[in-house]
Amino acid sequence: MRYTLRVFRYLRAYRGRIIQTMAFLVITTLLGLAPPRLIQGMVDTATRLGSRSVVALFGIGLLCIAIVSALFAAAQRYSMATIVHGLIYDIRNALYEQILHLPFGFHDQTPTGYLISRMTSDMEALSMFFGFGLGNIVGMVITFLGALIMLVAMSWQLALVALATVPFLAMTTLRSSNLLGPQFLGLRRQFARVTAQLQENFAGVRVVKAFAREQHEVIKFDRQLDDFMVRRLKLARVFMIYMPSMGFLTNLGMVLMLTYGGYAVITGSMSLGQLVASQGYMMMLTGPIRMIGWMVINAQRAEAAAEHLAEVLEHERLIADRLDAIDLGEVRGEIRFENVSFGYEEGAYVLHNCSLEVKPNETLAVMGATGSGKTSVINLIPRFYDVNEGRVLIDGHDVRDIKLASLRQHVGTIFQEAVLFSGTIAENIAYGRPDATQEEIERAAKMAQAHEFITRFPNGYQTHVGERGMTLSGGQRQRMTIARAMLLDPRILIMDDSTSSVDVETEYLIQQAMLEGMRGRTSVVIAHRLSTVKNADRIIVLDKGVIAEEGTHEELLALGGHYRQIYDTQLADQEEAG
Ligand code: DUT
Ligand code: MG
Repeated sequence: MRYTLRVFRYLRAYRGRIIQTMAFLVITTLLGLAPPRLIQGMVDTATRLGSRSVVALFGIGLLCIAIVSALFAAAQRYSMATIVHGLIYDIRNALYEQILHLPFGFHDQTPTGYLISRMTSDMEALSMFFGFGLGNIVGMVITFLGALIMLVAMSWQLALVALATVPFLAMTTLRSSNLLGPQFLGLRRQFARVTAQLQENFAGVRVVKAFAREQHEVIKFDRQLDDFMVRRLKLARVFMIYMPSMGFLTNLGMVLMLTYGGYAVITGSMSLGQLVASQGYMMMLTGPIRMIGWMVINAQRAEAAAEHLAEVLEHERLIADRLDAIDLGEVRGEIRFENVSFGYEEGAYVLHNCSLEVKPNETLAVMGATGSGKTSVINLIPRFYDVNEGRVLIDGHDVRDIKLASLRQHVGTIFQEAVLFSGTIAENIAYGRPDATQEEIERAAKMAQAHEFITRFPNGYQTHVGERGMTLSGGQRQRMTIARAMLLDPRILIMDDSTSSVDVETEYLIQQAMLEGMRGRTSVVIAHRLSTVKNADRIIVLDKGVIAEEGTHEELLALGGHYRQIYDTQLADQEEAG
């Protein structure tokens, strides 16, 4: 229960409520012990005294208890629900916050489906455990002990007979929970796999359709689902044996006790009322025992869920503010790499000993073959990843000494892949500055050459774009992301220009948008377009993670190395076109 115990710290906030709930629970449970005793009195009065008024009194007593205990039970339930839902609410929030704060590196390696499972089914398991299991334990212990005391008080021999089947019952329930527990876990894991596959396929549904792989995916899914079903049925078989055995043992115990009690009544050592009452207590005795198995399974599920949660919640936020991190304030916009080496994985560097300097308002173009480390270089500037060796400095400050929020406010990023959220166009552009006015949004859109196409939509800036902006074209989406960065008006702009081919006019518009965007700020641009490259003050060419060449367009052309080759093969055609 190591991990589940850690969840208890979230319960601290509910101390008062818990005490209240427990009080209600104890009262309800104790009240539940009274009725058999009253029924006993009623039966004995009826059979021995024959007094109608006393029987009626007992009836009224029973009714009062029923009413009061119903009220307390209702209060207890509601009170319990507020704790459990509050607890789950708190954990879910903490989890979400943590997930969003975890660094790029974590998200690179964690499938989305996994995180969704953490947010949903693990929460469900915890809610079950804390909602039913934990509260019930207290009630069950009280009920069991109370019923036992009542039985012993009536007749210890009778209590012994009543207890005769309890060990077998306990054994059966524990045994079945040992069998069921792992099966439940397997079932949940399989369900997580099913969810993960769904998530991946829905996200990639366009690829599935484009390659006509629907049937293949259906079969793949069917296999997973089939596995799920097989596990389900296996569980059902265990239940098939286990539930009736429990029922049988319970009934057996009852028969033994009633038979013994029947004889006792005949010999006069016990009253009829006592026999009736003992039957009531007997049921209270077996109820909790039968629940143990279920509780164990619940606890196992909760433990597995809590372990998963701990994996995420206790994952170190490797990239986080230092205690003495600074706010940047006014930024000149100077970037320096000092002997930077970096790798995504331990011991496998993708950048080797890179040094470079970009002066305020300069534009640096980054070039190089695919996989040469271009994206990696620019990812280090807003500290999406930390360097392994060397330093990245902005205005002379190591980026690790700057508050992340401040850093990312001054470094605008345009990603290789244009990601939009479901919402309006205006909301998407204003993503980094939700307080922006319509005018500011439009100004940013104009800079990004997006204003025109946006106003051509019937709803203009209020046009809804679907999840990931699927209702826009690639070129439109790209200009949206440029507008988003423009609105931030960052001192430093980093841009991972995608190679996605667009028509000549859009191409021209994007070029304009980029040139516009780079004006008056420090820019580092991964360039594929001749216009961007020529416009840059300086160009670096990466080769397998090493800065192989550095200089202006003319200088590098004259050098006749990597750049010359890229120019000849990719850029020269654009001379006439562009
Ligand atoms: N790499 C990883 N993990 C990642 C991203 C990249 O190991 O999360 C590796 C792949 C590659 C190297 O780092 O060998 C450099 O990748 P980068 O994305 O920096 O290359 P690029 O120059 O931006 O390539 P492209 O032009 O295809 O975008
Ligand atoms: Mg890249």
